[in-house]
Amino acid sequence: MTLAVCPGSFDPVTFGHLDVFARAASLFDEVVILVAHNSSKNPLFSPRQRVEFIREEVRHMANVRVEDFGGLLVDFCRDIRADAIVKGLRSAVDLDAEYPMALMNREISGIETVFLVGDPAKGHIASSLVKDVARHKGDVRSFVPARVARALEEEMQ
Ligand code: COD
Repeated sequence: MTLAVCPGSFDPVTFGHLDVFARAASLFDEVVILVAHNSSKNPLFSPRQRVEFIREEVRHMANVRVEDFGGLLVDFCRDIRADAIVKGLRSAVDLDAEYPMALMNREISGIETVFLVGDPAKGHIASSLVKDVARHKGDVRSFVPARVARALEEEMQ
């Protein structure tokens, strides 16, 4: 049985992330989506909110579960005996950020990172941009699920 972990801040989850989750779920027997802590980001939504937003969207995927973890990603992966970390790539800019993380994670734990090339139609979707559009009262419904769009609207009142 193969088990993959899809980690991220997911603040909030977007259609770009959801596309990566669906493709990971078709490649691995089991997938854990992990809401993790990125020390260089100051999240808008709590880990619990972010988990709930994702759970709602992946309910139909029988081999996917969602958790949150405040520690080192590789410790979580080791605890659940994950075979791989799965990340999405939108561009060379993502690769520049992901490359050292993949090497670091492999060096400290041996776990490999598998990159899935993102859907180009969703390549412009980034949680940070979505929050900025919402902050200025723009329409974000084509980038995030309806429940997330409503939560953003409430948060930005
Ligand atoms: N299409 C495809 N992929 C996308 C899209 C899109 N539109 N948007 C984002 N993605 C990908 C990103 O490239 C990334 O791979 C993933 O989705 C998650 O993105 P974010 O922005 O939600 O999450 P990040 O990049 O902030 O996540 C960083 C982690 C939280 C994974 C990292 O900081 C971490 O591992 N933290 C735990 C502590 C740890 O172990 N630190 C040491 C790391 S070496």
